[in-house]
Amino acid sequence: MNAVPWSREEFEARLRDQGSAYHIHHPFNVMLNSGKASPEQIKGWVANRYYYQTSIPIKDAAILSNCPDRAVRRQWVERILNHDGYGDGPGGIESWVRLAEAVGLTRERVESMRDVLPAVRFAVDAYVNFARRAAWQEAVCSSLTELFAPEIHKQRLANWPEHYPWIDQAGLHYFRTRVPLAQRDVAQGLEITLSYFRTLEQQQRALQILKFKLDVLWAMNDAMAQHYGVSQ
Ligand code: AHQ
Repeated sequence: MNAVPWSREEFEARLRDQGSAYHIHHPFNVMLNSGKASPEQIKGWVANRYYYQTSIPIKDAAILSNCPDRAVRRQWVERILNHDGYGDGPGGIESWVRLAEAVGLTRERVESMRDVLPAVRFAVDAYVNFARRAAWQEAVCSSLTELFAPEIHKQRLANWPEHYPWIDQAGLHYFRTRVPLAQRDVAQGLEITLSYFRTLEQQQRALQILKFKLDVLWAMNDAMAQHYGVSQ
């Protein structure tokens, strides 16, 4: 007997249920957003996350290169422009360098990538390499950790100014820009995912893909926690 697939609503609910494994709940992130991080831990997080940020447009270009659907590509390409910038717009990666300068790193230091921990690099590279070889719809599905991203950006915007008055608030610009962009990204990614993964087996595969990406983010935090410590 063929197993009955979940309805779209049930499928979406199961994707969203995986938010309990999102890195907003990782002790290192809880420390960051509850004001317990030292300047060294914050600098370490910003320097390591820079490798993730610069890898996102590479990942998105890999998806584009695998995607024959022009209507999807013309929307997906905006993600690359959002990070790399276009025209006079600095873009997200440049905004991240400004965050780095606001927390006391230099542009040279963060762009040198010399603070990037091996396990952070391996986790990020696993994500990019997955996007290169997976079906483009599967790579789209893996971006759906952003279902949970608006909350984590809002938490930083709400808490960092109070907890870390030494950080120039202009440096938080990146988090402000990401809230609407994450919501736009998720609208597109969720529609593709809910439409492409049809059978129960495919839907369960989608949950596995999302869990893989949640593990990428979690493993990055594990590496930073191990190296920089987690202050209570
Ligand atoms: O700044 C982030 C970003 O641009 C993206 C793109 C998206 C993807 O394609 O996988 N995921 C993502 C995320 C960003 N910021 C992370 C954070 O905690 O600041 C969250 C991360 C995500 O939820 O996947």
